[in-house]
Amino acid sequence: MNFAILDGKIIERSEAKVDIEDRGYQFGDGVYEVIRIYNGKMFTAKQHLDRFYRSAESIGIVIPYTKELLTGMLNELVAKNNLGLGIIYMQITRGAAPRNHAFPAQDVLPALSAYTKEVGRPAENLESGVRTILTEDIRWLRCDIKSLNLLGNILAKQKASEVGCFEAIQHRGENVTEGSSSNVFIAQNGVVVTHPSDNFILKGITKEVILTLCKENGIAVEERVFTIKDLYDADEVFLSSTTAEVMPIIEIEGKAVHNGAPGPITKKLQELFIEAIEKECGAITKQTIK
Ligand code: DCS
Repeated sequence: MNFAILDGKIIERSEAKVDIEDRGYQFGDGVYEVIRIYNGKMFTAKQHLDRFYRSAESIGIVIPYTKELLTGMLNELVAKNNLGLGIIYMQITRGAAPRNHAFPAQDVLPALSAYTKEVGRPAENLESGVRTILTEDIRWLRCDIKSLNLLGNILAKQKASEVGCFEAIQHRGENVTEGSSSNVFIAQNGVVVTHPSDNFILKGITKEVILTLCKENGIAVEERVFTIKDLYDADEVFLSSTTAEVMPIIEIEGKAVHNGAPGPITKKLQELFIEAIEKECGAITKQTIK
């Protein structure tokens, strides 16, 4: 049997249904999180929960559960679903109310839902690297909020997908922002560079782990805006996300990066990232899925 969380209760997944006037369904009026599960344990749970509450607060949604209670529910869900390696998807919307752009009355309860999914580690791509395209960033100016409104991201990813690429690297004019569902890093002359966590990008949890790992291990790192030219001139390029981890980029718009193979800084960060996972969630074996 598979379970989901709906409005504070763990119920059978097939019973988890929402109203057609839910504001998430009609307006994308809500926020979400994706949390990685390794060995049945949430990785960087606190950071994801903190971001979830921050995103909700920034659009005026008050999550009607404490972080402690919600964390407990998520752990229970993972255990009940017997999930070893995968993800939790969780979202909250402003709730169901007669359709009207303005917020509904205070007594409308925000709708929280969560479910789990088995997702393996992208072992082959992590080893060989992935191909990408470039696309203009057409999204709104609050990309720091993990909003359910993902049209810009979806259209970018679709473009990549149609040409057999893993990710679309977005740029505003000359400046590279982030991937459609990932943060982007370059390494040039031994220095790792990534876009600052402002309103133009999502402050990735994986990005933050990587920044810490760089600082702890003497790898020079800078958060600053870089250009398309910097991207093409870079020694190495990689992306990061909850599901993709530290993913080498070996091609951009058909042009090879680092001769089409993952570079040494990227590989070092992959190793350090695995150590960070193992510290929190235990040894990663042959990606056994319970
Ligand atoms: N930027 C965007 C636009 C994202 O959607 C994501 C993750 C990231 C950066 C990386 O953030 P994390 O390191 O915190 O994952 N997107 C999630 C998603 O929609 N699916 O998987 C991860």
